[in-house]
Amino acid sequence: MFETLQEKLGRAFKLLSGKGRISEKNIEEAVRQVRLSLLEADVNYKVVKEFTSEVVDKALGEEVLRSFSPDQQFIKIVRDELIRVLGGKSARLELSSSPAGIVLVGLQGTGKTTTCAKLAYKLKSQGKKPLLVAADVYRPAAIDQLEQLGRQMGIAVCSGDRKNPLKIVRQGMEDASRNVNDVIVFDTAGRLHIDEQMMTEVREIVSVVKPDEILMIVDSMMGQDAVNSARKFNDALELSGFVVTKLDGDARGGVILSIRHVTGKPVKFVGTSEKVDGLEVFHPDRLVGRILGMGDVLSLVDKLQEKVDTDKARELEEKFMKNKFDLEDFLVQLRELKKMGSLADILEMVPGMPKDVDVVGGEKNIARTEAIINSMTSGERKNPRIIDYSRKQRIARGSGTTVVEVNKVLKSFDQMKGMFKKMGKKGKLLKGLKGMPF
Ligand SMILES: Nc1nc2c(ncn2[C@@H]2O[C@H](COP(=O)(O)OP(=O)(O)O)[C@@H](O)[C@H]2O)c(=O)[nH]1
Ligand SMILES: [Mg+2]
Repeated sequence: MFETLQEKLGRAFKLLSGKGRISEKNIEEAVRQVRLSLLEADVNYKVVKEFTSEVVDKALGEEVLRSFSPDQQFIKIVRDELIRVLGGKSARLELSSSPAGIVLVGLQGTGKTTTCAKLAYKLKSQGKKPLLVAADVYRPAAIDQLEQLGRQMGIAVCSGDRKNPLKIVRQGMEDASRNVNDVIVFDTAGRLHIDEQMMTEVREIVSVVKPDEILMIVDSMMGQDAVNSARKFNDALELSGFVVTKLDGDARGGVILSIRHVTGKPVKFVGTSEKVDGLEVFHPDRLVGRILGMGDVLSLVDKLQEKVDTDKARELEEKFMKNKFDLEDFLVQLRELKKMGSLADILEMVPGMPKDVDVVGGEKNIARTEAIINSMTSGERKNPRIIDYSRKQRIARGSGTTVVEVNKVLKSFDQMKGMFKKMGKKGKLLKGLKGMPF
């Protein structure tokens, strides 16, 4: 469903890889790509505008660790911002009355009746005793449809006099108290377009039921229209949330991003098939992970951000800049790397990392390198050039290694120095480190 969005965003991120730092100039094109990809995915243009300006602000601000590469920083910002637009955490049903009432509203054909059945089915599987109330008397066979679904699932359906919606609703409430149902799901009528008569009827139902939840069913295939009707329904009824249906089809999915932003109300569930079990609790973070299709990179960024000591990294960056980096600092860097936990775990998450990298050997090497540097005098660490053959022999003995291994460490150190000198810019410390042949 989000394939195009995913592909486009991927391209936007690539624009930044290899760039030294995020700057106003170099994120311009990436942001433009993000904007286009969201618009193409059917996200409302106002939402897109606010979204991208927020991303620019954050990208140019100092909120993200400078030790990440610009594309990593940018991906993280876009990810966090997407999750924020989608409402952060997943929102649950809040059912406190007994029996609790859930009224489903929305335009015709969006999936109200189907979602009533799905919700009742879900509640039943959670140990509740739901009652379905069929209050759509206009659509031919709407009541039959719900009765049939109810029979399939072994859930009672109240259809009252099959004529008067308010009477059916009251009947439903009586039935529920007699049968000790703990939750009632009300199906209501929709029209092809929003009209006063429909709104009045729904409002009346709401005032009788005093529901815990008023959920609007939104068809993801409706694109921008869905946003407008969501806004109108929310103004008229004070919705508690949305269910976005037909996400299993080829809808571009942008609706889901727009409605929360436009109404401030959460998407609580998404419909993913025609069947009664095709209803999922909506998890913003998982959706975003899927949209970006780079869950691995993101968890890597999270992991690094958690473990790296920012101040130390900055201090080192400064040393690099002034070319004062010595073996003492090299040792600090090694310890920093070790602190990140299993190097194997981290390297596995790096896309494109060859699988034959001897990661475990890498970790052992860190310990050995540490031992070698520990065996040096402080003068040697500050100025490795004084380390001649006899010093190397002494260091090898002291660290239980060989001269060959001491040479390797010195070579790694030289390479690292050279690499950072070449990069000449701040902000790529960790990236550089990961390329080291430890
Ligand atoms: N593929 C798919 N079809 C759905 C979904 N939800 C509803 N439908 C279909 O959409 C059509 C209209 O659904 P219905 O519940 O009758 O809509 P209502 O008029 O709002 O009550 C039916 O053919 C449903 O099977 C969904 O999440 N995925
Ligand atoms: Mg219906």
